Amino acid sequence: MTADYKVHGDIAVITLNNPPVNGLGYATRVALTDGLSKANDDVAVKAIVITGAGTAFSGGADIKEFGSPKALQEPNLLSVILTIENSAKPVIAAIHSVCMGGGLELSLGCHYRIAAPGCSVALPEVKLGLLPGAGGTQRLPRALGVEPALNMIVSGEPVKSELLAMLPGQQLFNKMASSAESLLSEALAYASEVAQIRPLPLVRNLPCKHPQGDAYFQFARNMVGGMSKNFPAPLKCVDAVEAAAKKKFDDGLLTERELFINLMWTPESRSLRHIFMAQRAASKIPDVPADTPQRAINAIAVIGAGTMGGGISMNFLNAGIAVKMLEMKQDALDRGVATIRKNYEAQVKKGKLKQDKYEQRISLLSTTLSYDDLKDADMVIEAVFEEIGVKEAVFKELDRVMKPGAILASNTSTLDVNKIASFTKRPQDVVGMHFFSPANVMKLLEVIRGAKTAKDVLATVMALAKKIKKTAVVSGVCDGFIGNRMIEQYGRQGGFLLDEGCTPAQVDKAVEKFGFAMGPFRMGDLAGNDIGWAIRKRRYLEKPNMKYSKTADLLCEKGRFGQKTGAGWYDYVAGKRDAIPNAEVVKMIEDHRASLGITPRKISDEEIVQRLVYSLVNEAAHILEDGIASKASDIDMVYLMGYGFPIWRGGPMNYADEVGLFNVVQAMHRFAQNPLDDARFWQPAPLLAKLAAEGKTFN
Ligand code: T1G
Repeated sequence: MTADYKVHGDIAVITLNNPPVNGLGYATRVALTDGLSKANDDVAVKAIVITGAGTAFSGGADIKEFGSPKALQEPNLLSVILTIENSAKPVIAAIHSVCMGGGLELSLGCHYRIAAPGCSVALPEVKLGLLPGAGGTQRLPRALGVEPALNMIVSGEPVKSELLAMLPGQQLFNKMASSAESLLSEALAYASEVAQIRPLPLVRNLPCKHPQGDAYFQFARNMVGGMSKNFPAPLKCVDAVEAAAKKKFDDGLLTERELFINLMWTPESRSLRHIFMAQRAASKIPDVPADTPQRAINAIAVIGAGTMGGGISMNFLNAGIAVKMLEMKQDALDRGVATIRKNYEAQVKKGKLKQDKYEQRISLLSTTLSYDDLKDADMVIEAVFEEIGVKEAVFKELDRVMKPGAILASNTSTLDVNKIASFTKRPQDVVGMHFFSPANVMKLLEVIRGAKTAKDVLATVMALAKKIKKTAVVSGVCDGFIGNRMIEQYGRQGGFLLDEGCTPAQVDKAVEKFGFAMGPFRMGDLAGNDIGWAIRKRRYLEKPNMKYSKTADLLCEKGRFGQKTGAGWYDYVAGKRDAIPNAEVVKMIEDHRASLGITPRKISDEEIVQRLVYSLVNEAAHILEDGIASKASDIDMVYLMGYGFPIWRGGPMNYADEVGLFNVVQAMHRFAQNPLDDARFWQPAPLLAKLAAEGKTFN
């Protein structure tokens, strides 16, 4: 189904019907055009109403069509809108719920617009690295005024229909319906009202001027340019709207078209569109049907009131879910609750949280020292010390007290979830939920699927993740799951680079120029170098022949754990985060290098970035081969949401696709020649080698 046609009296109603959000795909555009000509040919029809079935008027162009010839196939959106404007009979858009992108542009081509209150109206193309490409940058300024229109186009953020209707002088909505339920009947009545009015009003004929013209657009450029340095689209939005204010309509439309097509082919837009689809694909688990029944989760228990336990609890309190926090000692509980209160109070002080909301959330928090109080919880998440013996004791207790059907989740970041499940008599109810610190801030949640984890447990946890606004990615069980398994290789390369001639600052600056939020050494100082130290001790006992640089161990032996000890790879001044290079550390690295008989060499930023990023890509290819991750785009989401990979590069796998897998493999062959590196690691993973040989991509 793409669009339904029905005549009510003497009004034709065309209903867009392309679930889930009436994306204006090719078939929908054809059906809409057919409906318009049918209505114009029918002498009994006096006016035409366009509306949307289901929960949207229209979410815009069909993003799933992007990059395919269908997206621009005639009748493309511009032609459909022109057909509407040239209709001999008035066309009225009846808008509700969601009216975005091409959907809003379609309505702007109509002669009249009636909107239900509560409708989210947006031109979000900029979030896809684009700009409205079907007249939105030319018509919205005419309907709303230059400044409100430019704000909407540059931000891409939705605005409620009733707020737009209140803008002085706006001509976006000719009429507001009293509700979404009465929208159609009110639209039919309105259509009868305007059926005979001529000439038919066209948004394109409205004036579009800005009193301060050049000065305003210069100001807009300065503002927008400052916040969008890695994204070309926002500044192009300013160019397009300036064209609306300075050129004739059709010339402005040509400018918009040229800007749109150019943006469509930028790597940044490809990355942002990839992320849009990857984010939604992550919630789909290949062998767990979308309609898998979920377990009801109304009350959650959290074991451990430390940094992680407190942060985890806040996620659920924020979503209105009751949390009972358990600790072994009252003072630990009191500290945990105090920290949560402090976090909320800081948000209230900054005006980010209303006092009544804070009180409502904190009222959902209760505490206990006894496991027996957890028996009614629907789910429990343990965030206790990362040691398998402690986990065993906790899960044995949980197995004893939790009601049948309760989900038992572990926040472990490296331990074996299958082993943890084996401590209980209900391994099917055990799952890993790896939050990233700070747990109430970081968007990423790795959901660790044990060998016996039940499908409805996974479906329940994925739905819950969406409710607490996390991007959940399913990982199988292996050392480090997805993100930490990859970062091990990234960290090894960082160490080799120091041994071969780099300073920590040089490596960090190179990857931060590439776009990472933080280089590996600043990140180590933030997370705590002792964490990596403990993992290396355990890991390299299991893999004695794994080659790695000893510099990080030497640093930890000096107690330089990072910001928490005021010194790590860098020095820190109390209360500040600036990383100050330390001559002693550089000397320690040089001495260590000399002890290995290594003559330092100058290493380019390009080699630094390639070795760090391609080490992620190669390990990720193994992760895909091992079935730990089900799709490359999931790995992109892990690195974008949890490890500060630059958004405009779309994630390590998307970036490797952009570079070309053949080129990635060529570089890896070069790295394998370096005797100080790990030639074995640089053998391309078979999947990567295969895709490269076949000229294919990960995504
Ligand atoms: N095209 C195709 N599918 C879309 C879509 C779209 N525009 N928008 C959403 N979907 C799918 C999405 O993939 C998911 O699919 C399902 O709908 C629910 O989405 C020329 C070129 C509309 C506010 O950028 O902001 O018009 O996973 O989980 O939270 O100028 O989706 O179920 O298979 O997000 O209720 C501009 C993007 C396009 C709007 C609904 N439009 N979408 O949010 O559900 S470019 C957008 C959204 C354009 C013209 C240009 C949101 C939503 P699945 P969801 P939601």
